[in-house]
Amino acid sequence: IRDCMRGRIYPQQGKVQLGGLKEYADKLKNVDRIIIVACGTSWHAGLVGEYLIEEYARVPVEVEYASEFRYRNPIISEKDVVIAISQSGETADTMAAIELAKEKGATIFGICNVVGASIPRTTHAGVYTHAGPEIGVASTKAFTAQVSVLTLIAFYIAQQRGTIARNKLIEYLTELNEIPELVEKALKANDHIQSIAAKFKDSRNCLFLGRGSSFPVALEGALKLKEISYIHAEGYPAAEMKHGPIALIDDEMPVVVIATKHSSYEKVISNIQEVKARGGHIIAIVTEGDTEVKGMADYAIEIPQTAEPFVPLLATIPLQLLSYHIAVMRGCNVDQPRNLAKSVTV
Ligand code: F1P
Repeated sequence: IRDCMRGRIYPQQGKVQLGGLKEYADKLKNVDRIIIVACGTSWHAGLVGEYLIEEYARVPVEVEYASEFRYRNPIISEKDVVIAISQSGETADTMAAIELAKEKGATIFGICNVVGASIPRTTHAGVYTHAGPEIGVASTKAFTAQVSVLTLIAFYIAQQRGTIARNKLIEYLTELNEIPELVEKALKANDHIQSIAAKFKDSRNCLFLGRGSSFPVALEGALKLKEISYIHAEGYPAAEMKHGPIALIDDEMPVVVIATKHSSYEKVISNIQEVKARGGHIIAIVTEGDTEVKGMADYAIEIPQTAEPFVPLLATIPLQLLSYHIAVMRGCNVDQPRNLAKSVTV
């Protein structure tokens, strides 16, 4: 995250600078629609990007699975900006989605980790995440790095379009600058998370809930658990629970809820009560110092207080650690999960 932000944010000046997109500043200022294409974890990062870009830059965003987009007949024109996200920069579905959008005249940006990979060589412009090599197959630091870049892009476009006041931008960038230290603090919950993992290592299913930009974080938490521990897990928007998944809740169902003290806090509390009333076990991700959710949850994991746009960067950390410890306790190979490839090039 620190490497993502270095040289790109100037908190005192209230300025985001993205060299890779500089030539396209006018295009972004006037863009009518952004389409994000990606697969797997990168797609979840794209969903976080949708919340941030729509909220702060006020540009409509669509997020598409590249694996689906490439095979349908999507409506794209030269007015569109397409952002392709890929850790490896080699994912065949994402490459094919780019080719399709390019044929239709769209401007393509890439968010990639591997410098000089096929995707960044195909796009018109882009931003590297600079997360360093991912050793394991499942994306972890690449996700937080992608979310960091998308956060910067949201504020960069907001700055071009004037949809955010300068003093607000200064305030946000000052907080963003502190995120690397807050992530280090969040990592200190590791031993506590390990002890929670021991309670749930034999679960057969797990539900992850979140609202707003914490919803894609819930999706990513579920994907990590599936990928590395082979436990069936689903992520849902917390408000969607009553439309189906609530039927699954019983005393064998752990439910991980992102319940930080932000705009949807009260609503998440009522979702927790619905789960508790049906015997489900709550593992809550809470803001440091919270007592209300802590009093209701079976287990709580604290993350440092931060401004709402940066919650995904912090809330992801305990979910990744939880999956990691559960997988290790189940004897799974966390670096090379069965059936998964680092880059899916076919
Ligand atoms: C996409 C992805 C990863 C996942 C796995 C398979 O890769 O779905 O998110 O962890 O490795 O591929 P990429 O396009 O981000 O490299």
